[in-house]
Amino acid sequence: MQLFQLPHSHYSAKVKIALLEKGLAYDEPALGDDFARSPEFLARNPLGKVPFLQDGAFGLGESEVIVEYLEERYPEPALLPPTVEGRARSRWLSRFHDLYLGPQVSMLYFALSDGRAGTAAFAPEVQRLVDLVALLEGQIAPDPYLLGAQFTLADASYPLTYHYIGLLSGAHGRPLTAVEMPRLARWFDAASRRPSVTKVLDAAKAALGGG
Ligand SMILES: N[C@@H](CCC(=O)N[C@@H](CS)C(=O)NCC(=O)O)C(=O)O
Repeated sequence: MQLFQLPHSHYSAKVKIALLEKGLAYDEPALGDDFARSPEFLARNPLGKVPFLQDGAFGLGESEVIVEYLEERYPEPALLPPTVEGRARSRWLSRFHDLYLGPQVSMLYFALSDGRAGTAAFAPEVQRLVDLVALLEGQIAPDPYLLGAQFTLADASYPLTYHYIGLLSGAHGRPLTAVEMPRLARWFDAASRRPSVTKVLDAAKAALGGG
């Protein structure tokens, strides 16, 4: 299998964690800086985004669709709960990540280099991150993972995003720490002990310059 990815991409991190948890071997083809406009990559993935998985002749984009594909194609070990309600809950948490928290984190990341950071007009965007984190805190009760003893696709979604929440909230002058997100912090403490998560976080930190 080939995974087109970027080490600092939180959506790519989710897929890598799922691949590692399932013990699936994969390569990470090198991507140029301009990959999103490269005709070769666009021919593979017209959206021009990573992650993109190539499994034999089958290619697939969108992190959540990829991990759901992996779960069906390679069911062991299971990364979705055994009950209908548990699977729905895992998907809700993954969807919350992909549609709300993840994009807000991306926006704050890019704002650090495009001149928006620190402006009064941008302050509501920083507050929006704080609000989304508070909302998530109210939705989880880690024990030790987001859905209990089983590490699920929901858990795969958040490790690098959690790292970014600490990093970016501080860089934007509104540091979020374990005091304001105790449940997430407790979850991260357990999740980050898994070799899959450690490996992906280490690669991301190296790409970010040791952060
Ligand atoms: N919803 C997509 C988001 C993917 C995404 O935004 N990827 C970013 C990197 S984190 C990307 O490829 N950006 C390149 C670009 O848009 O030019 C997913 O879950 O896979």
